[in-house]
Amino acid sequence: MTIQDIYKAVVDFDDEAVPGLIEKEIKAGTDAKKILDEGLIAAMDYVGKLFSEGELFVPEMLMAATAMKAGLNILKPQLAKSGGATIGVVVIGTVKGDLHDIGKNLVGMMLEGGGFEVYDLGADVEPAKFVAAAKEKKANIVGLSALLTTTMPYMEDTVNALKEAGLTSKVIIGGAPVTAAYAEKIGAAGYSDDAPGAVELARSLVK
Ligand code: B1M
Repeated sequence: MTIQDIYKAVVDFDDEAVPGLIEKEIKAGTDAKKILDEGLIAAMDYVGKLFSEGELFVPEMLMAATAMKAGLNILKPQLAKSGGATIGVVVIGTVKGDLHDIGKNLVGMMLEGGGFEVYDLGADVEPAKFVAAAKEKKANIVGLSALLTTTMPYMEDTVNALKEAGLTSKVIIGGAPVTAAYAEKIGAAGYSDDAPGAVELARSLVK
């Protein structure tokens, strides 16, 4: 039994096998951070690559993310003990007035799989709620999702509310109608058109 088995179980969407394999690896004395990096994060990076290349689709990404999450639940207490578990804190949500949360959930799960500590505020989130959570969690990154052209302006309101509160969290945005030009226009730190891209973007912003 090796970390490769954990990697393979995530890539095979086997959410039932992953927790047991991680428990065994912990018992064998393997460092939790090594299991996270080489088992879970490496597998999600690979799944993300296949998605970007059009080899996998949203349902498969969600299944891989579910397997990753099942493993992360087992690993989290160990990671907390060893410290330095996360590479950054992300507060994420779908903006005010918008109930679409499938893409946002996927982005949140991929970010978690990518090594971030993620606080998901859900959908229909007021700018003030993003501000309060970013302050409380000391977020490095605030992630905003919008699927409606009518709710996109709340992204700008949220960027402004964070600035007015004096917070330095970097804002990343995404969702079907959103563009890089829009991100630049409203003063967001970046935009991604998919979940793996959001992980890459977030990693580049916390370096
Ligand atoms: Co709605 N809806 N919907 N809908 N819906 C769209 C978005 C729409 C394009 C359909 C259409 O008309 N062709 C249209 C918007 C038109 C527009 O504004 N231009 C639309 C509409 C009009 C509406 C209602 C107004 C309909 C009505 O009631 N008259 C209504 C609005 C409700 C509201 O929000 N207030 C509504 C309602 C709904 C449902 C509730 C029925 C349901 C949502 C269920 C849910 O999310 N829990 C729904 C759905 C499912 C859709 C479609 C069909 C699919 C959206 C989806 O989940 N895609 C959608 C049409 C479409 O997109 N084909 C549509 C899959 C998901 C994985 O992709 O969310 O794009 P996506 O996320 C991607 C990327 O965008 C990116 O990464 C994700 C993964 O790769 N991404 C980010 C997303 N967030 C990111 C954040 C990042 C980075 C990347 O950084 C933080």
